[in-house]
Amino acid sequence: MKEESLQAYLAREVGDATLEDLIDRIASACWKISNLVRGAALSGNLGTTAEVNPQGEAQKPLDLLADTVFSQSCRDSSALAALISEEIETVTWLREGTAGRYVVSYDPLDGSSNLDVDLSVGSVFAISRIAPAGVGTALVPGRDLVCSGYALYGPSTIFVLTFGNRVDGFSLSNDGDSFVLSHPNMSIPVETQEFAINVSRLRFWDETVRTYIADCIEGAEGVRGKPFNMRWTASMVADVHRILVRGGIFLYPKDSENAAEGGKLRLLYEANPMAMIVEAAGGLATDGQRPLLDIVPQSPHQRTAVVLGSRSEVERLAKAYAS
Ligand code: P6P
Repeated sequence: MKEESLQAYLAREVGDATLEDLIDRIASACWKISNLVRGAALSGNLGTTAEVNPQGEAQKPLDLLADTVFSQSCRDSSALAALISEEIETVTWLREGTAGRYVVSYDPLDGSSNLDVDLSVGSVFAISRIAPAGVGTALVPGRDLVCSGYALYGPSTIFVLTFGNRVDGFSLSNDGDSFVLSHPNMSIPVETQEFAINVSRLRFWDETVRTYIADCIEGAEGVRGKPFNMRWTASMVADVHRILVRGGIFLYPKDSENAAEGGKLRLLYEANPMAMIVEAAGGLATDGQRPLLDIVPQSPHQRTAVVLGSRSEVERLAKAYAS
């Protein structure tokens, strides 16, 4: 059976031509970024620039190129009020009248430290809407998001999308000119035996995280009574996609080194879009204790702890914190 194109899916699912156009523009930006990623070595786009982003992180040439592609692809949408980018310090307001228009928060190239070693990277986005009364800000809790998604630039390029009640994945066709439905109705297994965390940070973790991970590592001989595997790709998009496909728990906790900043991962364009996707796929997403989607953002680059994935493991950690 001929699988459905992203355009046909949007026409059937969205029912709002301006939102459909905006998502299509985002998918087009991801398609262009996929080509830039695949050609980076030959176009001299590896290595690091002398610039740093608002987080103080060294910017890769493709971080900046991907941001330009993303913003240029989206900004001509008449439905767009503002852009919030990991690479730009402030909110970019595109037009005065904002009532009823959309805000796109995005990380144009997440995990870009993987580029030079040819490992997976991704783009992440979340779409929210300014209230029709024009009241409201670009900063809304994840619970109010209209749509979120990511593109994973791995062995294949996959575009994953949710409107909150299901998650569908689209693969870039071999001739590279369209995204085709390949992962309908993605669902996270409730149980898992696989965790994802940067274990080199063990010395910074609180006792709850340290005990949880130690119990997983003790495996069948320990309190968990079963073996656990570990994966850490240094690309949140790749780790979340693996969890969507086969389950798992991803942890980037607040720890003694990043506590002053509130954690490492950014709420608006990493944690929230992924939390919306994970919850829509039957998983849970917290800051260790409370749902990420309930956090009321105070600033565009606000950071948070992130624990997400298979429901039973995320609940187990939250209970450990509560006790
Ligand atoms: P670490 C990439 O920089 C990122 O924001 C996420 O994609 C990833 O999960 C995390 O940071 C990796 O952090 O400490 O392992 O480099």
